[in-house]
Amino acid sequence: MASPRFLDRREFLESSTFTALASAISYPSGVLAQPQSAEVKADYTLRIRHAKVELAPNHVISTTTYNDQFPGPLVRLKEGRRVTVDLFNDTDVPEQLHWHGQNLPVDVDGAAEEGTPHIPAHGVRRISFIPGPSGLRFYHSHLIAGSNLTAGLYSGQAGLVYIEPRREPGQFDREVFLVLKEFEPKLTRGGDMAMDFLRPSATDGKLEEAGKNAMAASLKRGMPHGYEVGYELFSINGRMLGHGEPVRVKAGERVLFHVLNASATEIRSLALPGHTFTVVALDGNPVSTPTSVPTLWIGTAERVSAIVEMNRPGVWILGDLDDDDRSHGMGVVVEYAGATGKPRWVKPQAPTWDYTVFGKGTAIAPDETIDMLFEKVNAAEKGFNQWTINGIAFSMHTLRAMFQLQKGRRYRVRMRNASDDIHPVHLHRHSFELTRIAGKATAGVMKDVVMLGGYQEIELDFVADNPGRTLFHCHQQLHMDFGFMALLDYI
Ligand SMILES: [Cu+2]
Repeated sequence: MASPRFLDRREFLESSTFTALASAISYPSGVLAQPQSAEVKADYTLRIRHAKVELAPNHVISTTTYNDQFPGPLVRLKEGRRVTVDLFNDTDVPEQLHWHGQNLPVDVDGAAEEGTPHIPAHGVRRISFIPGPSGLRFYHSHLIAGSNLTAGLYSGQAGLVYIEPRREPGQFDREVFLVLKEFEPKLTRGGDMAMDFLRPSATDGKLEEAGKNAMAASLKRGMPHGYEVGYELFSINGRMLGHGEPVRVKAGERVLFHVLNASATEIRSLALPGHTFTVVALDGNPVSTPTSVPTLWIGTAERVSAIVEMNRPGVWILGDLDDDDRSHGMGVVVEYAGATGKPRWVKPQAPTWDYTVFGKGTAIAPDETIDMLFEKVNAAEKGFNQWTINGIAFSMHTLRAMFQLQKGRRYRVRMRNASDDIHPVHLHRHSFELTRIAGKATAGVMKDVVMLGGYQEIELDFVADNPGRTLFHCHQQLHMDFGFMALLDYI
């Protein structure tokens, strides 16, 4: 199995000429330069361009990519060491490239809602920033797709960033990077997915009543169910199960898997029969209590880093629990040295996911609590569900910040979900600590995306330590595109 390819930047980074020039010329972050004539070449070049991607010999798709490949190149950075990136856009539409999970300034973060300038159509932007925090991050398009299922995260615009930490969590023999991604999306009127894997599973009766009443009233008025999105093809590292190189391992090895769910809309699961995953980091941040689990559940844009001890020789399928999705490509073969035969799949028992098992201790009391209520207005926008935060659907026309913060304060966000959907909610430019999941107090798990279960409640804490407009949104593309966003702001 090929991991995402490295960009060759050795010639720049290891050259003393580059180091001298880089220290002599400082680019204020986000300032547009003319890379063609610049004396200093950027450390990285990412080119947004349409390309063909071979998921399998009989499944070659056309999509928008970074550098003509999916996933985009693995960008390896060093925490605290300034990097310059040229972002070329060879398409006809202005783009945004978001550096997901990093604490960056607004002008390079990559969200128009915050005020990041677009990468112009057939244009270029040179940006410069100091990477951080360390760990597994990623970059992706941050456009609103709406009903255009070729734009935003429906496209192939996603790639991994690995910011080298000063100390790796856990002992391992080698790393394997996996990017999970569906292609060929289509609109459906599909029903609810079974989503009973989250623990604790306690729901809030009032939220459930409100959500069910709203839905029943809408259906009674003759509204259809709002659109959902389904997919034809599924892949890991841009290859359907059975069509890429297998992950080749040796008995006794400890392999650190870095997994990204780069889906626009779906929650993914992953199991490797006969093996367990010791989760050492979530969203790139080391967890307080590394814990072994039989199954990984990964919401849209979440990352899991887990060590697998290779102690069951054979040829196995590392795959999604959903039989249909796995048989349409969501998996990769894991092959022990010397083992032969057909790859085997065995469904794991009672697979659940509980963020709190990775936590430890008690959270610090916040300075202030922000309440957020999430509601669905069924099929309200040309057949698409509309989403509101505290009754307001986000609008690019006003761009008013819903929450004014004060620098230095510790905020607790109390999120309540009055819908039956799971929402992988994301905060830009900050990491947050999980402090309560469905009634259970926790601490010590730092993330930038968290799955909020249907009719459930989650509390997360963050420190306002990176001033400027900050986007909070559901990472499910259908939800963020139809209202599920809000701006926080402070100076
Ligand atoms: Cu959502």
